[in-house]
Amino acid sequence: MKEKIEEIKKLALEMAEKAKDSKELENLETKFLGRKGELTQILRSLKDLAIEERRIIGPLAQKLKKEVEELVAEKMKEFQASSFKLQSKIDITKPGKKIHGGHIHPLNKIEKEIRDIFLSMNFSVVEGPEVETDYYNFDALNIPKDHPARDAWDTFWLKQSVGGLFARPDSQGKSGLGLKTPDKERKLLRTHTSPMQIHYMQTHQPPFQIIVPGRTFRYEATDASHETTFGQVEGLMVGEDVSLANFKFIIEKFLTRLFGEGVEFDFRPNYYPFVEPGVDVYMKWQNKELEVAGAGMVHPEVFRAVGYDPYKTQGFAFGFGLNRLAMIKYKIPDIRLFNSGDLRFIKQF
Ligand code: FA5
Repeated sequence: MKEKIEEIKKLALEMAEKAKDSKELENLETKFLGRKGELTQILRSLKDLAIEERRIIGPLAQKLKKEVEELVAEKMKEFQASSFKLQSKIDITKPGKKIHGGHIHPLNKIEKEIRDIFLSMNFSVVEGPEVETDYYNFDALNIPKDHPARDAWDTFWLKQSVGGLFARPDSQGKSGLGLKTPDKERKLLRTHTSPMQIHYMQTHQPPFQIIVPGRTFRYEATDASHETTFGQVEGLMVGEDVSLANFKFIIEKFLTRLFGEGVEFDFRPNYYPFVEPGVDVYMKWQNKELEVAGAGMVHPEVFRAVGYDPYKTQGFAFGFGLNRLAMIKYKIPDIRLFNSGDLRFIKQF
C-alpha cells in the first residue's frame, strides 16, 4: 500500500508538471481524487486494514490527498492568470484596429523643401514675429504713412493697448480711450515677411544671405488664388557687389530645384517702394498666369533706415507666396483648401 501511495505521488506530480491547460488538471484531479479516483479508493479501503497498518497508511494517504489538492489549485490559478492576460491583451479573433497616421500639411511639406534648397545654397533660415508695428511693416520699408502704395497691403490692425486696456483705434490711431498710440508703434498682423529684412539688418552686418518663411495676413476678399492668411518666403542677400545677375541665378536655381528641369517662369517689372528696380515672378497655373513672387534690388532708403551706407552696400530681396508655389507644385485648384481643415484634402499628402 505504501508503495502504491508513493507511485500515485510520483505520477500526480509528473502529470501536474506536464499539464498544458486546466482541462488536463481536471483530468488529473478526477484520476486521483474523483469519486472513483485512485487515492479516493485507498482512503476508502483504510477501514479494512489492520489497525497498525491503518496508523501508517492513513496519515500518508491524507497527506498526499492534501498535496495533490494544493498542487492542482496552485496550477489552476497559474493557468487562469495567464489565460486572462492573453484574453485582455490580444483577442486574435477580433478584427484589427485601423491605425490613423497623421499627414504633413502641404504647406509644411513645401516649406521644408524650400528651406532645404536654400540651406544647400548657403542661406540661413530665420523667423520673425507675426505681430508687427507700423514702422517695421511699412515706414522702414520706405512706405510712409499716407503713401498710396500702402493700399497694396490691406491690413488687419490690432486694437491698441492702453494701460492694459484694449480699444479700437480710429483713423488717426487714437484709441477709443482718447489716448494716442504713436503711429510707429501701432500694431498689425504683418502683411508680408519683408519687415524681417529690417529686423535682420538692424542686428547683422553684411555680407549675409537669409530666407524668412512665415505666415502673413491681409484684410482682403478671398478667391481661388487669394487668402487672408497665407505663407511667404522672404529672401535677402546683401553684400558689397550683389547684383541683379546674382538674383536671377538664385531664383533660377531655386525654381529648378523645386519644380524640376525646364520649369517655366518669367520676370515682369513691378513697383515696390522698398526695391529699385522691382520685378514680379510669374508662373503658369491652370492655364493662367499667376504671380508667385515680388522681388528686386534693395532700395537705398531701406539701407539708410537700418544704418547701412547705400553707396557701399547692394542686395536683392524677394517674397514668394508659399501657397501659390504649393498650388502649382501639387496642382491645387483653390487656395482656400489649405486652411479649410478638410481632412480629405490633407490626407492626400
Ligand atoms: C509683397 O508682399 C512683397 N513684400 C514682396 C517683395 C519682397 C517684393 C521683397 C520685393 C522685395 P506682394 O503683395 O506682391 O508683395 O506679395 C508677394 C507674393 O505673395 C505674391 O507674389 C503672391 O505669391 C503672394 N500673395 C500676395 N497676396 C496674396 C494673397 N492674398 N493670397 C495668397 N498669396 C498672396
